[in-house]
Amino acid sequence: MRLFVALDIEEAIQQRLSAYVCELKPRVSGVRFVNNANFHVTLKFLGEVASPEEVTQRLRQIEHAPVALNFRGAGFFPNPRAPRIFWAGMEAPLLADLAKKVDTALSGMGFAAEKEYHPHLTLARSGSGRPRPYPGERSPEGFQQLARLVDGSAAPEFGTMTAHEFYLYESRLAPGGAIYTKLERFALGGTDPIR
Ligand code: 3AM
Repeated sequence: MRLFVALDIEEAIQQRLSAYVCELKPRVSGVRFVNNANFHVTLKFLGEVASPEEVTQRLRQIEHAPVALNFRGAGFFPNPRAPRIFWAGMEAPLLADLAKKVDTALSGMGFAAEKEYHPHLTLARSGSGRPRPYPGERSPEGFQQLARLVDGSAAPEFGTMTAHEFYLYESRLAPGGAIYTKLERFALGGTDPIR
């Protein structure tokens, strides 16, 4: 099965993200926006895993404090001139640390180690949706329009939350967009988030 590790988003933030997307949607065409129910913050993409048991067992060993996140701003990967992924940004100083622990816990299992962690929440994708384009894959006109709209407006604020858990997700690719299912929950310990 195709797996990834991610944080879930609180309802209030999900609604603000969704309202922001709803304002943009009618103003651009040909952009594949992510379904609200699929909003998440990926810590690590694993890809095909034959048996998730070892992954689960290793992720259970992680000890980490709850993570405070301030969702604000929006931008594009790889950059606004050739946009392929449209994302909401966040200030979350502890998130890279948690992503590193996930990476370390799973090292030696054959997953590619993350070179650099770029925290983001994907709002829309173009083309294959892969982080890197296929050779010659161009960013569509709708995405260029979107980049102009976003670059010309103030940075949106989506609110703050504290993540007290993270999840192992399964991603099933389907014609209408990927279907994500939570397989396992992992608690982030301690009582107070470190900011
Ligand atoms: O959190 P987002 O939505 O940015 O882009 C995919 C998604 O990230 C990413 O894993 C998350 C869950 O599908 N993803 C998909 N294929 C990938 C790949 N080959 C990938 N990340 C890295 N390499």
